[in-house]
Formats: sequence, C-alpha cells, structure tokens
Amino acid sequence: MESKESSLGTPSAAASNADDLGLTQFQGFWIPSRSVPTSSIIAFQKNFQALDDDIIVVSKPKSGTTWLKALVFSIVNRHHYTFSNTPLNSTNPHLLVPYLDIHLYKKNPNPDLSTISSQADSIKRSNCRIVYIIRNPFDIIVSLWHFLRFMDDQSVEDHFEMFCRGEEGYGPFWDHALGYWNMSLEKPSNVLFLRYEELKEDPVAQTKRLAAFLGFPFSIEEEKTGMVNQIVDFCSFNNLKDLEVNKTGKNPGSIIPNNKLFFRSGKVGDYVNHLSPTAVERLSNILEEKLSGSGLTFK
Ligand code: PAP
Repeated sequence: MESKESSLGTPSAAASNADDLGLTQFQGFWIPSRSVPTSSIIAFQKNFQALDDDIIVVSKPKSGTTWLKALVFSIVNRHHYTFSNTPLNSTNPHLLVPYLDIHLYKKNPNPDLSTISSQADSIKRSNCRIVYIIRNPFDIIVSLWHFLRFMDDQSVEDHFEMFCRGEEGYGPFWDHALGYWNMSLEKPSNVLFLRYEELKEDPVAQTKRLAAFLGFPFSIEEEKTGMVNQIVDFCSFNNLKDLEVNKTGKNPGSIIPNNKLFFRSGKVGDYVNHLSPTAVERLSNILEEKLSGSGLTFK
C-alpha cells in the first residue's frame, strides 16, 4: 500500500479551485460547465415531462453509472435481444441510456429562466422510477481523479481537498446523496437506493432487486434457466471492458477521449492505495457531521 500521508491535509499553494476546473455553482451544486452548460440543465428542468413508465438512472460521477446503465438496459430489453445481438455489444452504455442534461437537452437554444424551479417538478409529480447508485466517496475520489487526468493535472491531494469542500462535479457529495436517500425513504416504490459495493458483493441478489423495482421481475423459470446470472456476467466489469467498443471506441460528440476510460479497475477499496489514513479519517468526520441523523452511513 502506497502512503500519501505527507501532503494530504496541507494542500499545495497552487491548489486548484472550482474555477480552474470549470465548475460553476448552480442551484446549490457544482456543475462541470465545460461539458454541461447550465442552460441544458434549465432546459431539462423546464421542458422534461416524466411519464409514469419512465426509468431514470441517477448518480454522481464514478459511482457505477456505466454498470447500472448496462444492467437496466439488459433487464428491460431481455425479451428483445439475445446476448449475442444486444446493442451493448457494439455501443457503450452511455449512448444506449443517454444523459438528459449532458446529451439530450444540451442544444436547447433558448430556455426561459424566469419560471425555473430547483428540480424537474414533473419527475416528482409522476410515478416514474428513479434508480440512484451510490459508491463510497473514497473510491469515487480516486476513480474521478484517475479519470480526469486526461484533461486536468490536479494532484490527488488537491482533488481530495476540493471534495472535502464539496467542490466537485455535482457536489457536494453529501447533499446529492441525501436528496436521493431521503426520497428513497419517502417513496420507496419510486426511488431505489443502490450501492456499488452491494452490487459487487452480491450482483445476483441486487440485480433481482433492481429488476423487481423496475417492474421487470425475473420469473421462476428465468431464474432456473440462469437468466439473472447471464445478465450479471454480461454486465460484469471484465466482460464489458473487453468489448471492442469499450476498448477502442469513442462516443460521438463526447469530450471523453475514449470509452476505455469508463473501465479502470472496478474494485472496491482501491482508495487505500491513494489516500492516507489521516485523509480517510478527516473525510469520515466530515461525512459523519454532514449525514448526521439521516441514517445514511458508509462502511
Ligand atoms: P461515469 O460517471 O464516467 O459514468 P461510472 O460508470 O459512474 O463513471 O464509474 C466508473 C467506475 O465504475 C470505474 O471505477 P474505478 O475507476 O474505481 O475502476 C469503473 O472501472 C467502474 N466500472 C465500470 N463498469 C463496471 C462494471 N461493469 N462493474 C464494476 N465496476 C465498473
């Protein structure tokens, strides 16, 4: 295990700030406005009409979004495609389950700022299902730091410091997580709170839970014939990362230089190789305070 004790907690004089990294504060969150102009968020909030049978996948970056998109797509479309002809073989999950803000609403030219509320109200009013995937923030920090190296030369220490201040894409982490955590408690049949670590630990049980929540439960026959395991295996890190489209492909129009970057190590607990025990303790204390009384905890 590599120790990074030395500089954590004492960021360098040249430490990054939100402006340097293109983060813009908007409605209480830091938006990576290089890739997501606030106008596209406004357009989405204003114009998106949720339908009762919509499925909305929500996450903070690096929480397991790609994996969850592949799982949801496979569960919902399992009667339309076989594992040999599923579009997932030739298309990255981010294109099959597109982002509402980053992709679909980005080009809306003239959003009306005057009538914007702080959330897409139609999502709250409709009966649609929201799946929120969360991951322990220590692994998120490390995963995001690795990922952003194609465009930022920020040190892991500075990256950590910003995260502790809540200054990271769609942060503060605790506010984002708490919003969906509370919604999942209030409306459990509409909001599923899924954890990356639980999905890693028991993917079959969690995939069944996900399918049941989505309204596409596995039949006894499907369970007997191994459908759940096949979906789990197909969507596993090793299988997805080795598909040509995810090894050498690039999503058209994306600022991400290649799809390979969505698949790094896929492990739980890699943070111990990058964050010192002191740093971990510090962020643990921040989280304890921010999440206090909510019932939301991390192992
Ligand atoms: P995104 O925000 O860019 O979409 P996201 O998919 O949420 O990223 O998270 C990427 C992380 O999920 C990476 O973690 P790592 O850096 O710690 O390795 C990536 O490797 C991991 N990942 C991607 N696909 C899978 C999968 N099928 N199973 C498990 N982990 C996965």
